[in-house]
Amino acid sequence: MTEQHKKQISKFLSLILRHQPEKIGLTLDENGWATISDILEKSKLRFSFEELDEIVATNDKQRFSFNHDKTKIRANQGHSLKTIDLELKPQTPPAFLYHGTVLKFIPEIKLHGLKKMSRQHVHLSKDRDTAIKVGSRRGKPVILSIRALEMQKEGHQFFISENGVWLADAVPFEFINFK
Ligand code: HQG
Repeated sequence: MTEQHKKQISKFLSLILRHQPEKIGLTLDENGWATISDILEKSKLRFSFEELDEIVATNDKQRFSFNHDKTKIRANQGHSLKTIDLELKPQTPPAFLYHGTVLKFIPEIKLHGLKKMSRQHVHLSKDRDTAIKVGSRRGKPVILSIRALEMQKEGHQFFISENGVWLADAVPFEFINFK
């Protein structure tokens, strides 16, 4: 399988497993799982189980997981569907977590903190380099550091996804270092 083909299928999987399963008449259960045979049957993009297996194993961000017997698949994070419960357990974060964004959002973030916007959570990274990649999707990255441990001690919950992305409901502006 070419890298381009893999990327195309990965993007398609993100679309149907995070945002619009109805696009191909797929249903997700309450924990975000879809039946693999259903996907292979309903998808207009043709691919085999073996190809799917390779995509899940080699995905650059480990975006997807299989269940124990590889009959189901789900996205590890990034959903905009509001009803998906990924069964994440609260975790103690490191002292600092990072968020990559762009300059045009800074005035709003200074006023209202980080909001989850169209997703289920605010996404945070454990290192600056990852945050730079996230911010670079939108232009010249601006990296915010979040005083995560202090925030948790003040009663805010943090979660970590299967693929190591830190998640929070919101980040109030007082826990953000803008410099
Ligand atoms: C910004 C990709 C105005 C926020 C990435 C961001 C990540 C505000 C944008 C994952 C704001 C939301 C998530 C506020 C936040 N006012 N703008 N109060 N609060 N924003 O895409 O973190 O490839 O929903 O800074 O690598 O950019 O999809 O979040 O710029 O891990 O797996 O609003 O998506 O992963 O954008 O990216 P997003 P994100 P995948």
